Amino acid sequence: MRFPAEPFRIKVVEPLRRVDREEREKLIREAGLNIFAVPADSIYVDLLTDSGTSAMSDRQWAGLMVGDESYAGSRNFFHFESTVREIFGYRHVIPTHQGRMAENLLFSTVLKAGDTVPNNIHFDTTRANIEHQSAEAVDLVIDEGLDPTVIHPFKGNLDPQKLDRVLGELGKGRVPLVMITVTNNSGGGQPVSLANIRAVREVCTRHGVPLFFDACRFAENCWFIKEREPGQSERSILEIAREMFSYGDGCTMSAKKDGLVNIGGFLALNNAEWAERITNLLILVEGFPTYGGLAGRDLEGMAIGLREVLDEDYLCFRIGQVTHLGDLLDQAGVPIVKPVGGHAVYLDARRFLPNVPQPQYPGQALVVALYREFGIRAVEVGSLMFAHRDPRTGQMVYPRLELVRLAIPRRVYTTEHIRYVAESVIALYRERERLRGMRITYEAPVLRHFTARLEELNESETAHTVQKT
Ligand code: P70
Repeated sequence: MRFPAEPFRIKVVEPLRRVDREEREKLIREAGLNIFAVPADSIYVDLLTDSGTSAMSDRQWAGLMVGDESYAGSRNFFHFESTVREIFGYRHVIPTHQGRMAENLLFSTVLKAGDTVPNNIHFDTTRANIEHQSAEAVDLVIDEGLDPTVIHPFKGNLDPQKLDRVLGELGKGRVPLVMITVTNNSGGGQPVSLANIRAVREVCTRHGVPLFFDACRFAENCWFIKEREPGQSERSILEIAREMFSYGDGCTMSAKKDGLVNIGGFLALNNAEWAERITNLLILVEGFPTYGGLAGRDLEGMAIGLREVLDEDYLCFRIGQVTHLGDLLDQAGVPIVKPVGGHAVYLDARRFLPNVPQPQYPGQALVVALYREFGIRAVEVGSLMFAHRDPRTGQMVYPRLELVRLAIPRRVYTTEHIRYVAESVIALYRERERLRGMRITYEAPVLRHFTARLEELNESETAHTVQKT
Protein backbone atom coordinates (compact mmCIF):
# COMPACT_ATOMS: atom_id res chain seq x y z
CA MET A 1 0.00 0.00 0.00
CA ARG A 2 1.32 3.47 -0.92
CA PHE A 3 -0.08 5.22 2.13
CA PRO A 4 -2.83 4.55 4.69
CA ALA A 5 -6.46 5.17 3.65
CA GLU A 6 -8.53 7.84 5.38
CA PRO A 7 -8.81 6.94 9.13
CA PHE A 8 -12.35 8.38 9.19
CA ARG A 9 -15.58 8.01 7.29
CA ILE A 10 -17.76 10.83 6.00
CA LYS A 11 -20.92 11.72 7.93
CA VAL A 12 -21.75 15.13 6.46
CA VAL A 13 -20.99 16.30 2.92
CA GLU A 14 -20.65 19.77 1.48
CA PRO A 15 -21.51 19.77 -2.25
CA LEU A 16 -19.00 21.43 -4.58
CA ARG A 17 -20.11 23.61 -7.49
CA ARG A 18 -18.34 23.23 -10.84
CA VAL A 19 -17.84 26.52 -12.63
CA ASP A 20 -16.84 26.48 -16.32
CA ARG A 21 -13.66 28.02 -17.70
CA GLU A 22 -15.40 31.04 -19.19
CA GLU A 23 -16.86 32.01 -15.83
CA ARG A 24 -13.56 31.38 -14.04
CA GLU A 25 -11.82 33.67 -16.53
CA LYS A 26 -14.39 36.38 -15.77
CA LEU A 27 -14.12 35.91 -12.00
CA ILE A 28 -10.33 36.01 -11.87
CA ARG A 29 -10.27 39.17 -14.04
CA GLU A 30 -12.84 40.85 -11.79
CA ALA A 31 -10.65 39.82 -8.83
CA GLY A 32 -7.70 41.79 -10.28
CA LEU A 33 -5.83 38.49 -10.73
CA ASN A 34 -5.84 38.13 -6.94
CA ILE A 35 -7.04 34.71 -5.86
CA PHE A 36 -8.09 36.02 -2.42
CA ALA A 37 -10.85 38.01 -4.14
CA VAL A 38 -12.47 35.03 -5.93
CA PRO A 39 -15.68 33.81 -4.23
CA ALA A 40 -14.96 30.47 -2.56
CA ASP A 41 -18.02 28.74 -4.00
CA SER A 42 -16.55 29.21 -7.48
CA ILE A 43 -13.56 27.05 -6.56
CA TYR A 44 -13.45 23.29 -7.05
CA VAL A 45 -10.46 22.29 -4.90
CA ASP A 46 -9.44 25.02 -2.48
CA LEU A 47 -5.80 24.71 -1.44
CA LEU A 48 -5.40 28.38 -0.48
CA THR A 49 -4.65 27.43 3.09
CA ASP A 50 -4.74 24.68 5.69
CA SER A 51 -5.69 27.38 8.21
CA GLY A 52 -9.22 27.30 9.61
CA THR A 53 -10.29 24.90 6.87
CA SER A 54 -10.20 21.59 8.79
CA ALA A 55 -13.22 19.33 9.06
CA MET A 56 -14.12 18.97 12.73
CA SER A 57 -14.84 15.53 14.15
CA ASP A 58 -18.21 14.37 15.50
CA ARG A 59 -16.70 14.75 19.01
CA GLN A 60 -15.77 18.36 18.34
CA TRP A 61 -19.27 19.11 17.03
CA ALA A 62 -20.70 17.45 20.14
CA GLY A 63 -18.31 19.62 22.18
CA LEU A 64 -19.86 22.75 20.70
CA MET A 65 -23.18 21.74 22.24
CA VAL A 66 -21.69 21.81 25.73
CA GLY A 67 -20.34 25.32 25.22
CA ASP A 68 -20.69 27.37 28.39
CA GLU A 69 -21.22 30.93 27.23
CA SER A 70 -20.67 32.59 30.60
CA TYR A 71 -18.77 35.84 30.29
CA ALA A 72 -16.32 34.84 33.01
CA GLY A 73 -15.10 31.44 34.22
CA SER A 74 -16.62 29.28 31.44
CA ARG A 75 -16.00 25.56 32.11
CA ASN A 76 -14.71 25.21 28.53
CA PHE A 77 -11.92 27.62 29.38
CA PHE A 78 -10.72 25.36 32.20
CA HIS A 79 -10.85 22.32 29.91
CA PHE A 80 -8.90 24.26 27.27
CA GLU A 81 -6.40 25.61 29.79
CA SER A 82 -5.63 22.19 31.30
CA THR A 83 -5.23 20.68 27.80
CA VAL A 84 -2.77 23.40 26.75
CA ARG A 85 -0.83 23.04 30.02
CA GLU A 86 -0.58 19.29 29.58
CA ILE A 87 0.67 19.39 25.97
CA PHE A 88 2.68 22.61 25.93
CA GLY A 89 3.66 22.80 29.60
CA TYR A 90 3.48 26.60 30.00
CA ARG A 91 1.87 28.15 33.09
CA HIS A 92 -0.10 31.11 31.71
CA VAL A 93 -2.62 30.32 28.96
CA ILE A 94 -4.18 33.28 27.14
CA PRO A 95 -6.85 32.51 24.52
CA THR A 96 -7.04 34.66 21.38
CA HIS A 97 -9.29 34.52 18.34
CA GLN A 98 -6.38 33.50 16.08
CA GLY A 99 -2.61 33.33 15.85
CA ARG A 100 -1.84 36.86 14.74
CA MET A 101 -3.57 38.32 17.81
CA ALA A 102 -1.29 36.21 20.00
CA GLU A 103 1.65 37.61 18.01
CA ASN A 104 0.36 41.16 18.25
CA LEU A 105 -0.16 40.95 22.03
CA LEU A 106 3.28 39.44 22.58
CA PHE A 107 5.22 41.77 20.30
CA SER A 108 3.43 44.95 21.32
CA THR A 109 4.20 44.08 24.96
CA VAL A 110 7.84 43.00 24.76
CA LEU A 111 9.35 44.78 21.71
CA LYS A 112 10.59 48.32 21.43
CA ALA A 113 11.64 50.17 18.26
CA GLY A 114 15.00 48.98 16.96
CA ASP A 115 14.77 45.49 18.51
CA THR A 116 15.42 42.32 16.51
CA VAL A 117 13.56 38.98 16.58
CA PRO A 118 15.36 36.01 14.99
CA ASN A 119 13.39 33.00 13.70
CA ASN A 120 14.09 30.13 11.31
CA ILE A 121 11.82 31.95 8.82
CA HIS A 122 9.10 34.32 9.97
CA PHE A 123 5.71 33.82 8.38
CA ASP A 124 4.00 36.87 6.87
CA THR A 125 1.84 37.89 9.84
CA THR A 126 4.70 37.33 12.31
CA ARG A 127 7.07 39.46 10.26
CA ALA A 128 4.42 42.15 9.80
CA ASN A 129 3.57 42.26 13.51
CA ILE A 130 7.26 42.66 14.40
CA GLU A 131 7.79 45.37 11.77
CA HIS A 132 4.64 47.08 13.05
CA GLN A 133 6.60 47.71 16.30
CA SER A 134 9.47 49.22 14.22
CA ALA A 135 11.53 46.15 15.08
CA GLU A 136 13.38 43.85 12.69
CA ALA A 137 12.47 40.25 11.83
CA VAL A 138 15.52 38.21 10.79
CA ASP A 139 15.50 34.74 9.23
CA LEU A 140 18.28 32.38 10.33
CA VAL A 141 17.29 29.04 8.82
CA ILE A 142 20.14 26.65 7.90
CA ASP A 143 21.44 27.20 4.35
CA GLU A 144 19.92 23.90 3.20
CA GLY A 145 16.50 25.33 4.08
CA LEU A 146 16.82 27.94 1.33
CA ASP A 147 17.56 25.51 -1.50
CA PRO A 148 14.45 23.72 -2.81
CA THR A 149 16.54 20.89 -4.27
CA VAL A 150 18.62 19.87 -1.23
CA ILE A 151 17.38 16.79 0.60
CA HIS A 152 17.74 17.17 4.37
CA PRO A 153 15.50 15.60 7.06
CA PHE A 154 15.12 18.84 9.05
CA LYS A 155 15.30 21.72 6.60
CA GLY A 156 13.43 23.94 9.07
CA ASN A 157 16.37 23.96 11.53
CA LEU A 158 17.52 27.33 12.81
CA ASP A 159 21.29 27.74 12.39
CA PRO A 160 22.72 27.96 15.96
CA GLN A 161 25.95 29.59 14.71
CA LYS A 162 24.10 32.33 12.85
CA LEU A 163 22.01 32.85 16.01
CA ASP A 164 25.10 33.01 18.23
CA ARG A 165 26.54 35.68 15.94
CA VAL A 166 23.35 37.80 15.98
CA LEU A 167 22.98 37.51 19.75
CA GLY A 168 26.70 38.22 20.22
CA GLU A 169 26.42 41.40 18.14
CA LEU A 170 23.14 42.72 19.51
CA GLY A 171 22.95 41.22 23.02
CA LYS A 172 19.83 40.56 25.04
CA GLY A 173 19.12 44.29 25.29
CA ARG A 174 18.18 44.37 21.59
CA VAL A 175 16.74 40.84 21.25
CA PRO A 176 13.86 40.35 23.69
CA LEU A 177 13.13 36.84 22.35
CA VAL A 178 14.08 34.23 19.75
CA MET A 179 11.40 32.29 17.88
CA ILE A 180 11.29 28.90 16.12
CA THR A 181 8.44 28.15 13.72
CA VAL A 182 7.36 24.49 13.72
CA THR A 183 6.99 23.43 11.00
CA ASN A 184 8.71 26.15 8.95
CA ASN A 185 5.84 27.33 6.76
CA SER A 186 7.67 29.87 4.56
CA GLY A 187 10.46 27.36 3.91
CA GLY A 188 8.12 24.65 2.62
CA GLY A 189 6.51 23.25 5.79
CA GLN A 190 9.84 21.75 6.81
CA PRO A 191 10.37 20.32 10.30
CA VAL A 192 12.82 21.27 13.04
CA SER A 193 14.64 18.51 14.97
CA LEU A 194 14.76 18.11 18.74
CA ALA A 195 18.56 18.20 18.54
CA ASN A 196 18.38 21.57 16.80
CA ILE A 197 15.91 22.93 19.35
CA ARG A 198 18.27 21.85 22.15
CA ALA A 199 21.18 23.59 20.40
CA VAL A 200 19.15 26.78 19.94
CA ARG A 201 18.11 26.64 23.59
CA GLU A 202 21.73 26.38 24.63
CA VAL A 203 22.64 29.50 22.61
CA CYS A 204 19.63 31.40 24.01
CA THR A 205 20.50 30.42 27.59
CA ARG A 206 24.12 31.51 27.11
CA HIS A 207 22.91 34.96 25.97
CA GLY A 208 20.06 35.14 28.51
CA VAL A 209 17.34 35.44 25.82
CA PRO A 210 13.98 33.60 26.04
CA LEU A 211 12.88 31.17 23.32
CA PHE A 212 9.33 31.08 21.97
CA PHE A 213 7.71 28.69 19.50
CA ASP A 214 5.38 29.64 16.69
CA ALA A 215 3.55 26.37 17.29
CA CYS A 216 0.87 26.36 14.54
CA ARG A 217 1.89 22.96 13.11
CA PHE A 218 3.53 21.44 16.17
CA ALA A 219 1.96 17.96 15.85
CA GLU A 220 3.10 17.63 12.23
CA ASN A 221 6.59 18.65 13.35
CA CYS A 222 6.51 16.01 16.10
CA TRP A 223 5.44 13.37 13.56
CA PHE A 224 8.54 14.11 11.48
CA ILE A 225 10.71 13.91 14.62
CA LYS A 226 9.23 10.49 15.37
CA GLU A 227 9.80 9.34 11.79
CA ARG A 228 13.21 10.84 11.10
CA GLU A 229 15.16 11.60 14.28
CA PRO A 230 17.33 8.80 15.69
CA GLY A 231 15.97 7.34 18.94
CA GLN A 232 12.48 8.89 18.65
CA SER A 233 10.47 6.21 16.84
CA GLU A 234 9.14 4.51 19.98
CA ARG A 235 7.91 7.67 21.68
CA SER A 236 4.36 9.02 21.55
CA ILE A 237 3.61 12.32 19.80
CA LEU A 238 2.60 13.75 23.20
CA GLU A 239 5.94 12.82 24.75
CA ILE A 240 7.84 14.38 21.86
CA ALA A 241 5.70 17.54 22.00
CA ARG A 242 6.24 17.90 25.74
CA GLU A 243 9.99 17.58 25.35
CA MET A 244 10.04 20.02 22.42
CA PHE A 245 8.12 22.71 24.30
CA SER A 246 10.14 22.12 27.49
CA TYR A 247 13.08 23.88 25.77
CA GLY A 248 11.01 27.04 25.29
CA ASP A 249 9.61 29.77 27.52
CA GLY A 250 6.33 30.12 25.67
CA CYS A 251 4.55 29.88 22.35
CA THR A 252 2.11 31.61 20.05
CA MET A 253 -0.43 29.32 18.43
CA SER A 254 -2.91 29.53 15.62
CA ALA A 255 -5.26 26.65 16.50
CA LYS A 256 -6.70 27.02 12.97
CA LYS A 257 -3.93 24.62 11.95
CA ASP A 258 -3.03 21.83 14.37
CA GLY A 259 -5.89 22.75 16.73
CA LEU A 260 -8.26 21.31 14.06
CA VAL A 261 -10.72 24.18 14.48
CA ASN A 262 -12.08 26.87 12.17
CA ILE A 263 -11.17 29.72 14.51
CA GLY A 264 -9.02 30.06 17.63
CA GLY A 265 -5.54 30.56 18.97
CA PHE A 266 -3.59 31.27 22.12
CA LEU A 267 -0.46 32.54 23.74
CA ALA A 268 1.11 30.42 26.49
CA LEU A 269 4.13 31.45 28.53
CA ASN A 270 5.95 31.10 31.83
CA ASN A 271 6.97 34.72 32.46
CA ALA A 272 4.39 36.00 34.99
CA GLU A 273 5.23 39.66 34.46
CA TRP A 274 4.81 39.45 30.67
CA ALA A 275 1.63 37.39 31.14
CA GLU A 276 0.12 40.05 33.38
CA ARG A 277 0.85 42.88 30.93
CA ILE A 278 -0.44 40.84 28.01
CA THR A 279 -3.62 39.90 29.89
CA ASN A 280 -4.33 43.56 30.63
CA LEU A 281 -3.93 44.37 26.95
CA LEU A 282 -6.10 41.36 26.04
CA ILE A 283 -8.97 42.78 28.10
CA LEU A 284 -8.61 46.09 26.26
CA VAL A 285 -8.52 44.77 22.68
CA GLU A 286 -9.81 41.17 22.61
CA GLY A 287 -11.93 40.08 25.57
CA PHE A 288 -12.03 38.79 29.13
CA PRO A 289 -9.15 36.36 29.92
CA THR A 290 -11.41 33.27 30.06
CA TYR A 291 -12.68 33.68 26.51
CA GLY A 292 -10.27 36.03 24.68
CA GLY A 293 -12.32 36.81 21.58
CA LEU A 294 -13.93 33.36 21.26
CA ALA A 295 -17.19 31.73 22.29
CA GLY A 296 -17.10 29.08 25.02
CA ARG A 297 -17.95 26.44 22.40
CA ASP A 298 -14.89 27.45 20.35
CA LEU A 299 -12.67 26.81 23.38
CA GLU A 300 -14.22 23.35 23.72
CA GLY A 301 -13.60 22.59 20.03
CA MET A 302 -9.97 23.60 20.49
CA ALA A 303 -9.50 21.51 23.63
CA ILE A 304 -10.78 18.42 21.80
CA GLY A 305 -8.93 19.20 18.54
CA LEU A 306 -5.58 19.63 20.30
CA ARG A 307 -5.89 16.05 21.54
CA GLU A 308 -7.18 14.56 18.29
CA VAL A 309 -4.25 16.01 16.36
CA LEU A 310 -1.84 13.88 18.44
CA ASP A 311 -3.41 10.66 17.10
CA GLU A 312 -0.84 8.69 15.10
CA ASP A 313 -3.31 7.17 12.64
CA TYR A 314 -4.50 10.67 11.83
CA LEU A 315 -0.97 12.07 11.45
CA CYS A 316 0.21 9.12 9.36
CA PHE A 317 -2.69 9.63 6.94
CA ARG A 318 -2.34 13.39 6.95
CA ILE A 319 1.38 13.52 6.18
CA GLY A 320 0.95 10.56 3.79
CA GLN A 321 -1.70 12.40 1.76
CA VAL A 322 0.52 15.46 1.36
CA THR A 323 3.53 13.29 0.45
CA HIS A 324 1.42 11.42 -2.10
CA LEU A 325 0.62 14.65 -3.94
CA GLY A 326 4.31 15.60 -3.90
CA ASP A 327 5.34 12.17 -5.21
CA LEU A 328 2.87 12.31 -8.12
CA LEU A 329 4.23 15.72 -9.16
CA ASP A 330 7.86 14.78 -8.65
CA GLN A 331 7.52 11.60 -10.73
CA ALA A 332 6.18 13.75 -13.59
CA GLY A 333 9.19 16.08 -13.36
CA VAL A 334 7.30 19.06 -11.88
CA PRO A 335 9.79 21.13 -9.81
CA ILE A 336 8.73 21.08 -6.14
CA VAL A 337 10.42 21.76 -2.81
CA LYS A 338 11.94 18.53 -1.58
CA PRO A 339 11.50 16.72 0.67
CA VAL A 340 7.75 17.38 0.81
CA GLY A 341 6.72 19.22 3.99
CA GLY A 342 3.90 18.56 6.45
CA HIS A 343 0.89 20.60 5.36
CA ALA A 344 1.51 21.49 1.74
CA VAL A 345 3.34 20.81 -1.48
CA TYR A 346 5.27 23.82 -2.72
CA LEU A 347 5.89 24.32 -6.44
CA ASP A 348 9.23 25.94 -7.23
CA ALA A 349 8.08 28.78 -9.49
CA ARG A 350 11.61 29.77 -10.51
CA ARG A 351 12.19 26.38 -12.16
CA PHE A 352 8.56 25.97 -13.28
CA LEU A 353 8.57 29.29 -15.15
CA PRO A 354 12.20 30.18 -15.88
CA ASN A 355 11.01 32.63 -18.57
CA VAL A 356 9.25 34.87 -16.01
CA PRO A 357 11.71 36.88 -13.87
CA GLN A 358 10.92 37.42 -10.17
CA PRO A 359 9.82 41.09 -10.56
CA GLN A 360 7.09 39.76 -12.90
CA TYR A 361 5.64 37.47 -10.20
CA PRO A 362 6.06 33.98 -11.69
CA GLY A 363 4.44 32.39 -8.62
CA GLN A 364 1.32 34.51 -9.02
CA ALA A 365 1.22 33.65 -12.74
CA LEU A 366 1.00 29.97 -11.74
CA VAL A 367 -1.68 30.65 -9.15
CA VAL A 368 -3.84 32.46 -11.69
CA ALA A 369 -3.41 29.73 -14.30
CA LEU A 370 -4.30 26.95 -11.85
CA TYR A 371 -7.60 28.65 -11.11
CA ARG A 372 -8.38 29.70 -14.66
CA GLU A 373 -7.67 26.30 -16.20
CA PHE A 374 -8.66 23.88 -13.43
CA GLY A 375 -10.65 25.66 -10.70
CA ILE A 376 -7.89 25.02 -8.15
CA ARG A 377 -6.92 27.72 -5.67
CA ALA A 378 -3.30 27.85 -4.47
CA VAL A 379 -1.34 30.71 -2.90
CA GLU A 380 1.85 32.48 -3.88
CA VAL A 381 4.60 32.49 -1.22
CA GLY A 382 7.20 34.53 -3.06
CA SER A 383 7.73 38.02 -4.38
CA LEU A 384 4.10 39.12 -4.16
CA MET A 385 4.00 38.11 -0.50
CA PHE A 386 7.51 39.08 0.58
CA ALA A 387 9.33 41.46 -1.84
CA HIS A 388 9.81 44.85 -0.20
CA ARG A 389 11.79 48.02 -0.56
CA ASP A 390 14.86 48.19 1.67
CA PRO A 391 14.35 51.38 3.71
CA ARG A 392 18.13 52.00 3.79
CA THR A 393 18.96 51.56 0.09
CA GLY A 394 15.57 52.16 -1.55
CA GLN A 395 16.16 48.98 -3.64
CA MET A 396 13.59 46.19 -4.00
CA VAL A 397 14.62 43.07 -2.09
CA TYR A 398 13.26 39.77 -3.47
CA PRO A 399 12.93 36.59 -1.39
CA ARG A 400 15.30 33.70 -2.12
CA LEU A 401 12.38 31.29 -2.55
CA GLU A 402 9.67 31.87 -5.15
CA LEU A 403 7.02 29.28 -4.28
CA VAL A 404 3.41 28.38 -4.92
CA ARG A 405 1.83 26.54 -2.05
CA LEU A 406 -0.78 23.82 -2.44
CA ALA A 407 -1.92 23.64 1.20
CA ILE A 408 -4.01 20.61 2.07
CA PRO A 409 -6.88 21.23 4.52
CA ARG A 410 -7.05 18.61 7.27
CA ARG A 411 -9.57 15.74 6.89
CA VAL A 412 -11.35 17.54 4.00
CA TYR A 413 -10.34 16.22 0.58
CA THR A 414 -10.22 12.61 -0.60
CA THR A 415 -7.42 10.93 -2.48
CA GLU A 416 -9.35 11.41 -5.74
CA HIS A 417 -9.28 15.18 -5.17
CA ILE A 418 -5.54 14.91 -4.62
CA ARG A 419 -5.15 13.02 -7.90
CA TYR A 420 -7.21 15.66 -9.73
CA VAL A 421 -4.84 18.33 -8.41
CA ALA A 422 -1.77 16.34 -9.46
CA GLU A 423 -3.07 15.77 -12.99
CA SER A 424 -3.97 19.45 -13.33
CA VAL A 425 -0.56 20.70 -12.21
CA ILE A 426 1.17 18.23 -14.52
CA ALA A 427 -0.98 19.39 -17.45
CA LEU A 428 -0.11 23.01 -16.65
CA TYR A 429 3.59 22.15 -16.50
CA ARG A 430 3.42 20.75 -20.02
CA GLU A 431 1.88 24.05 -21.21
CA ARG A 432 4.10 26.31 -19.13
CA GLU A 433 5.66 28.36 -21.92
CA ARG A 434 2.24 29.91 -22.58
CA LEU A 435 2.20 31.66 -19.18
CA ARG A 436 3.01 35.37 -18.85
CA GLY A 437 4.35 37.55 -16.06
CA MET A 438 2.30 40.25 -14.35
CA ARG A 439 2.55 43.69 -12.78
CA ILE A 440 0.88 45.17 -9.70
CA THR A 441 -1.66 47.95 -10.26
CA TYR A 442 -2.69 48.42 -6.61
CA GLU A 443 -0.98 47.50 -3.34
CA ALA A 444 -1.59 48.19 0.37
CA PRO A 445 1.38 49.34 2.50
CA VAL A 446 1.50 46.12 4.61
CA LEU A 447 0.59 42.49 3.82
CA ARG A 448 -0.12 43.58 0.25
CA HIS A 449 -0.74 40.09 -1.14
CA PHE A 450 -4.14 39.86 0.52
CA THR A 451 -5.61 42.81 -1.41
CA ALA A 452 -3.24 43.61 -4.31
CA ARG A 453 -4.59 43.94 -7.87
CA LEU A 454 -2.53 42.86 -10.87
CA GLU A 455 -2.61 42.72 -14.65
CA GLU A 456 -0.95 40.39 -17.12
CA LEU A 457 1.98 41.59 -19.21
CA ASN A 458 1.69 41.32 -22.95
CA GLU A 459 3.85 39.09 -25.14
CA SER A 460 6.59 41.67 -25.76
CA GLU A 461 6.94 42.55 -22.06
CA THR A 462 7.65 38.94 -21.05
CA ALA A 463 11.13 37.57 -21.74
CA HIS A 464 10.81 34.21 -23.51
CA THR A 465 13.83 32.08 -22.80
CA VAL A 466 12.23 28.77 -21.82
CA GLN A 467 13.61 25.64 -23.47
CA LYS A 468 10.97 23.23 -24.65
CA THR A 469 11.50 19.82 -23.02
C1 P70 B 1 -1.35 30.03 6.29
C2 P70 B 1 -1.81 31.08 7.29
C3 P70 B 1 -0.88 31.64 9.42
C4 P70 B 1 0.23 31.62 10.36
C5 P70 B 1 1.34 30.76 10.16
C6 P70 B 1 2.42 30.80 11.06
C7 P70 B 1 3.61 29.92 10.88
C8 P70 B 1 1.31 32.45 12.33
C9 P70 B 1 0.20 32.45 11.46
C10 P70 B 1 -0.96 33.37 11.76
C11 P70 B 1 -2.01 32.44 6.68
C12 P70 B 1 -2.51 32.45 5.29
C13 P70 B 1 -1.62 32.58 4.26
C14 P70 B 1 -2.05 32.55 2.94
C15 P70 B 1 -3.39 32.38 2.69
C16 P70 B 1 -4.29 32.27 3.72
C17 P70 B 1 -3.85 32.29 5.03
N1 P70 B 1 -0.78 31.13 8.31
N2 P70 B 1 2.37 31.66 12.11
O1 P70 B 1 -2.14 29.62 5.48
O2 P70 B 1 -2.06 32.67 12.24
O3 P70 B 1 -3.88 33.10 10.57
O4 P70 B 1 -4.41 32.32 12.88
O5 P70 B 1 -3.61 34.63 12.51
O6 P70 B 1 1.40 29.89 9.14
O7 P70 B 1 -0.18 29.58 6.35
P1 P70 B 1 -3.58 33.21 12.03
